[in-house]
Order: sequence, then structure tokens, then C-alpha cells
Amino acid sequence: MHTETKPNLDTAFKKEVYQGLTSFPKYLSSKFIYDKKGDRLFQDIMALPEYYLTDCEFEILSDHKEAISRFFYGTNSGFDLIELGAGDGKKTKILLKYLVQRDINFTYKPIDISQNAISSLSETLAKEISKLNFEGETGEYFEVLERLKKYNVRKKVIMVLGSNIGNLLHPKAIDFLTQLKNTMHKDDVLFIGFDQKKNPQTILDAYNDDTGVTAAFNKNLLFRINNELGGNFEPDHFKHWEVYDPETGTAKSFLVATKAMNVFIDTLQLNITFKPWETIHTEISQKYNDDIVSWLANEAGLQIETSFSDSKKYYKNYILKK
Ligand code: AVI
Repeated sequence: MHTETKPNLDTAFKKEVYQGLTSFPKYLSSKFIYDKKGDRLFQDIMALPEYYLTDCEFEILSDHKEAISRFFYGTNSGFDLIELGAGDGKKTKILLKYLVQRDINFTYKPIDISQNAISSLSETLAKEISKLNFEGETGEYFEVLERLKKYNVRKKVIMVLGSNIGNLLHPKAIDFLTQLKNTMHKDDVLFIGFDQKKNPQTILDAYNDDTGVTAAFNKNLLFRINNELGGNFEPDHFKHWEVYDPETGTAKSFLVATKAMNVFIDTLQLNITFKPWETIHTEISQKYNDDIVSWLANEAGLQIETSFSDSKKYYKNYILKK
């Protein structure tokens, strides 16, 4: 008797890869790009001249650190500066140094999915800003958000840099902001970066560099499926493709099959066929303006208090409150 073995979809990665590759049109979630190699490729992207987001946010934090910090200060008991998705903290250091130099009473609580990232951040910061109070946390955003609810002793400043929210569709972004709001008290502050709508060519170039770093970053999804789920994707036969819709402000990344292919993923016991030029949608990078940010914030029960922009008006960091 032939019994079909059902794949064991016991991790989010397996479940979502199975779902995405058996759907039409096919899709994969960009959150799975980030293994060790994906993290490194993203660091390389941030150093690309075309990827203006990092420089713009750096400029905003450098030029407006004094005004930004004024929204952070709490009462005598000080505040917790909680950063979601801290990465290497390069931009955050500007604020941290400024606050420590002024003897402001605060604790920096970076949160990252990777314990490695937290440990190395702790090491570099201990060397560079020895007087900093540092308490790193490891975990998924939403798991950590639950944990955040416990931090109700003193003022919380929640910081989300890098326009990370742009990788979420609007309903998910509203969910995300709502969950953040639910962890906030009246005086708490959300300090969050939103990349702005601009010349569509500038946006396309940021996600379509000539050196191929962004293509490698996108294809890392296929490498991860090969390495971790026993897949036999041929990443060379997929093309990185970027489109930007200036009306909706959505940049979309795809991997496009350049020929007909059969792919087998052993752990999922899954055969997938690709027709020539069939697509896998892998990422959205949403661009905003004040009206969209205000709408998202209001939907989540938050208000824009103020915002800070770079000199080219490419990028904005907003102060949101309940
Ligand atoms: C992390 N995230 C905000 C980046 C972005 O701009 O969407 C990821 C990225 N994808 C391609 N380049 C950078």
C-alpha cells in the first residue's frame, strides 16, 4: 500500500516556503533572507552609494540629535531606549554618544533576533562608549513586544530605524504599530524611520545596483532553501528584478526564472516547476509621505508629534505618541 508522507512543517521557514512556492503567483518572504550571509550582504547594501537610506538617516541623527533627544528625556527616573532590530548600531551610536556625554539617565536596550548581533554590539559599545548602560535582548519582534509590556517602570523610547517598517504591507504595518502602541504609556515615544517617495529612478537604483549585491541578497533566499531544506535551486538561472510604482510608493523585488526548471525540496518533499520567465515575489520596500504615515499612525492609535528630514528630503524620522 502506498502511503503518502506528509512533510513536517514544524518551522515558520518550512511552512512559509511551502505555502509561497505552491501558490500562484509564487512568493517568498524577505524576512528569511537574513542568515549570516544575508546579514553580511545587507551590511554591504548599506555601504552602497545607491542605497541612500543609510546616509540620509545618518545625516538626520547627526544634524538633529539635540532636538531629537529632547523628545526622549523623561522625569528624574530617566528612560529606556529600546531599539528593535538593532543590527550593528552604527547610526544609533550618534545618539548614544550624545546622551552619554550629557550624563543623561538612560539604559540602551537593543533587541535583535540574533544573539550574535547583540553580543558583538555589546562588545563594540563597551569599548567605544564605556559609560553606557547596556541591556541587550534577543528574540523575535512580536515575542519581545510582549516582554516590553513589563518595562512600565519608567519612560520608554522605542526606536525602529532603517525604514524596516517598509518591508510590511500597510495592514501588517498597522498591526505592527498597533502592537507597539499597546506596549506604550502616555508619555512613551516611538521614534521611527520612513523612507519617502522621491524620483522613481533614485528608488529603482537603490534596489538595483550594478555591482549585483542586491541581486545576491535577494537570491540568498534560494541558497537558504538549498542549504537548510535540501533544495536544488540553481540561483544563476534566476534574475533579480525590481519595479517601483510611483503611485502606490511600492518597490517590489522579484526572482525571475530565465528558463523552464524543475526544483525539488527534499525536507518538504516538494516538486516545483517553473515556466520560463515565471516569477517569485520576494520583497516590498514601501515608500511614504506625511499623509500615508499619518494615516498608518492614526489607524494604529498613534499621533505624529513631529518629524526630522535630511537635506535632500529623501527620508524622515518621526516622533509618534499615543
Ligand atoms: C531592511 N529593509 C528596510 C531594506 C529595504 O530597504 O527594504 C532591505 C533591502 N532590500 C534590498 N535592499 C535593502
